[in-house]
Amino acid sequence: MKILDFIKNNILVLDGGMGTLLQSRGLGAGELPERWNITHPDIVRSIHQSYYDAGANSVSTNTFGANLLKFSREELEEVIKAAIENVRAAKEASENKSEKFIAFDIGPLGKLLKPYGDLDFEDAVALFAENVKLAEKYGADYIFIETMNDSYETKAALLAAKENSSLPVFVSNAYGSDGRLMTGASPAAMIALLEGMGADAIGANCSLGPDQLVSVANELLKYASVPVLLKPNAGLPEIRDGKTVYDITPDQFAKKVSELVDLGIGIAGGCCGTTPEYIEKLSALCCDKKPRAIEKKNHSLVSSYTHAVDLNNSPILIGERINPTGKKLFKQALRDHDLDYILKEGLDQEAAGVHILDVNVGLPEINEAEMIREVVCELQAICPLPLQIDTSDPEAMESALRRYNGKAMINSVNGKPESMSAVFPLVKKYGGVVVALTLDENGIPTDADGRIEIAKKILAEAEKYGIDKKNIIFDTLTLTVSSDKNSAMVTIEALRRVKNELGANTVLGVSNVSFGLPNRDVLNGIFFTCAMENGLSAAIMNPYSAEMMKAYHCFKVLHGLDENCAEYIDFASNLTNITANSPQSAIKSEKNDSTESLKDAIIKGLREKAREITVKELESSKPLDLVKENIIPALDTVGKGFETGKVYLPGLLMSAEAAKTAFEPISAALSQEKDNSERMTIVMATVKGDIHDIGKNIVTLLLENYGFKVIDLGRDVSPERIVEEAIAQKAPLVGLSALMTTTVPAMEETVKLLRASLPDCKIMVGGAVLTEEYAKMIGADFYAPDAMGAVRIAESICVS
Ligand code: B1M
Repeated sequence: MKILDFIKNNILVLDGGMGTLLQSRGLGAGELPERWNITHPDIVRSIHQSYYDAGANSVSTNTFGANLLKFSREELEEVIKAAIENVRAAKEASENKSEKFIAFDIGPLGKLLKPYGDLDFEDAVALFAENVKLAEKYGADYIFIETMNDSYETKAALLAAKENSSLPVFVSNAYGSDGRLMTGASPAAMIALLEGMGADAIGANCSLGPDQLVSVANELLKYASVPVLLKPNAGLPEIRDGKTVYDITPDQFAKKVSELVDLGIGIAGGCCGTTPEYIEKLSALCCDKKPRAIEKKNHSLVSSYTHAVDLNNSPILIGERINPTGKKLFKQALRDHDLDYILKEGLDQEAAGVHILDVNVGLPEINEAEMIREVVCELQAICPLPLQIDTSDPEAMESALRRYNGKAMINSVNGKPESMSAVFPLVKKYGGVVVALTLDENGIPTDADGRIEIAKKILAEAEKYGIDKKNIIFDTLTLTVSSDKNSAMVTIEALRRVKNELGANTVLGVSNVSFGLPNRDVLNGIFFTCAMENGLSAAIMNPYSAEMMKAYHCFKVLHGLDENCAEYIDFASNLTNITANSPQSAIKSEKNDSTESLKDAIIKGLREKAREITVKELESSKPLDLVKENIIPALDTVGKGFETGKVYLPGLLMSAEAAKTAFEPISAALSQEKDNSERMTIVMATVKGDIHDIGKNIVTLLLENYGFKVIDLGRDVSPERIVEEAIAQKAPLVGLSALMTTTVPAMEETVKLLRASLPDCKIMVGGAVLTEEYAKMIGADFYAPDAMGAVRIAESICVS
């Protein structure tokens, strides 16, 4: 039986943990577990068989970390071939009579993708592709992508699976206790992305126990139209007698997971800490249950790397400003490749309250496919809003969709056969909600009937590609009312009928209605209200227009879509200038200044802008004042946002990058002032396990500026390496930095080792988590609260 047929009528019981079982059978620290497929096949097979014997219907190959970053091409093939053979042998040897499948396991590559890390998206796709091809070649039943904690890497893996094999693909992510992936995605965002790209089952594994995964499971079930899988840990980890153990028993585990099966989970197993005993209990409770019929959910989701936007709820605002049409400065920015100009336009619209950003960068004299890909990559690195890929060129559309970290809105397709045959395959492959213009080879019908007919034709054609109605949003086309007095009402009638008769969503670019008329915003605002009253799902609009925003917020309040009128109150109380002559300026003027300070540029992660402002500021400010007054407060703000769950890791990384670019001209300015009389050698390092080095670099720079020779060992440096260098340099002073509570023990360890090896060497410590008291407690000689404090300490040692 094929696995996809099996899961229609049966609960699929998966296996449990592998790593700890291998360790208990002798796998040493630092050994690659995947190599055991070749070196210890009997042990690997016996573990697999114990899971089949316990009642698992599916066992995963021991290939979690097998990839070309760790193995040569030849070795990889050997490992994968052996891994699949090991599961097959276990399957044949098991006397359990239930249906059995072989899952080919794919785990994360262990590297962050650009721009947060150094691995290119296409390189990640190529790495995963290698595994997928071998999985199919050696006979796995399906691909199981698991424990992914980054949406972009998950997309790379799924794309590789889809492009390189015909096997079914299940995808499972590791959610944290905040219910999100490490890089920020919510379960709804992952459903949007993965279902859009055709994953056959979607779920969660690892990181938490079944109790903590209940809300993730519920959210997955709420949005998914494919089977949902769950593979929790055996509860939460605890350290007992120096060993990691998990806090729930096999019975408790099985009971909880089987309750979740009753709620709709169709595929269940265990992850870290679970053993064949857990799976046996789980199988006993679940194997006779029948899965719930998969209900097709009607959520029209678009998503970014953090969240999903549902077009079925209240009206959605799509910012129209990233578009060169009629904008001289924007066109020039495109010709000059001035990406910061475009990014700022995105961030300003986000601040103005839009939910989605339209991205149109088409100019005849530029390479649109390259430019749109670049803009999409840069925008998604700093802005969490979903994007609408707006281009009529299918090559540009694909180039943007491929790199987009989420499920995009796609603008647009129309009723012409050549448009549908070019765009629908892209929607099917990459996922997306596509804007469908109700026009075709005969032009735009002048009446609503004609537009409805085209809409029906588009729906019928989309169905042939397997594209659901929920992933089509109809634009019934706003024409200029001053050139045809009936046009606005035809558009509205068509819109109402699309909504009511076809049950599909609708979108309009509202501003067209007022071309050629004075005070266009007034008319646009009323037209927008009229459209919303008739079922408009989303508007492509100018968020700096007070009239449009007034219409939107009033509509929401009056329709009971604004809980406690909170959004309205926030909007209206800030709109001090509603009656001024230029309503647009009331909103826009506030936003214009928003990235003019270095602090803001760093908070927003604008790297080039940060450098540019720094260079300018250095003409009138002291380098260290810029650090104190801008860089540190900016990083503090982002750090607080991160702590409170408002900023995710990518945002933190982009701000750190912006701080680094700001630091380059500061560093150059400081070295010009440098006092070259070298006074003393200091060995400096961020301690083991800690990769924060911005603060340490500032301290180093200032010490050098004051004439000290600093040997900077970098970050994540082991105690042994620090001691080795301190001995080699006969250093009278060692400086240690640590930014996390979890790395203070490494600092203490380093202090102890230094004391033992170099009793005369003084030790200075610093970093945000430390205090004077802490420094004493761990045995350091000095605590420096900041860079200047470090200089004073170094000077005091120099003198003595
Ligand atoms: Co992370 N990070 N981070 N981070 N990060 C913090 C430290 C955190 C407080 C944020 C938060 O949650 N609020 C938190 C630690 C929580 C805790 O333990 N209490 C945290 C976390 C949790 C993490 C990760 C675990 C996140 C994750 O992956 N889930 C991860 C850790 C990875 C690891 O280290 N193993 C992580 C990663 C990162 C980035 C890579 C994204 C980036 C670092 C980039 C880099 O350094 N190259 C980053 C950043 C930027 C921060 C914040 C926002 C800013 C740190 C900073 O550079 N501050 C930070 C929040 C915060 O501190 N507000 C945060 C500016 C810098 C100039 O100040 O380093 O304090 P500081 O240095 C000062 C003084 O302390 C002193 O002088 C400097 C200048 O005045 N000083 C010394 C420092 N060292 C000294 C040594 C001396 C003397 C003085 O003598 C030797």
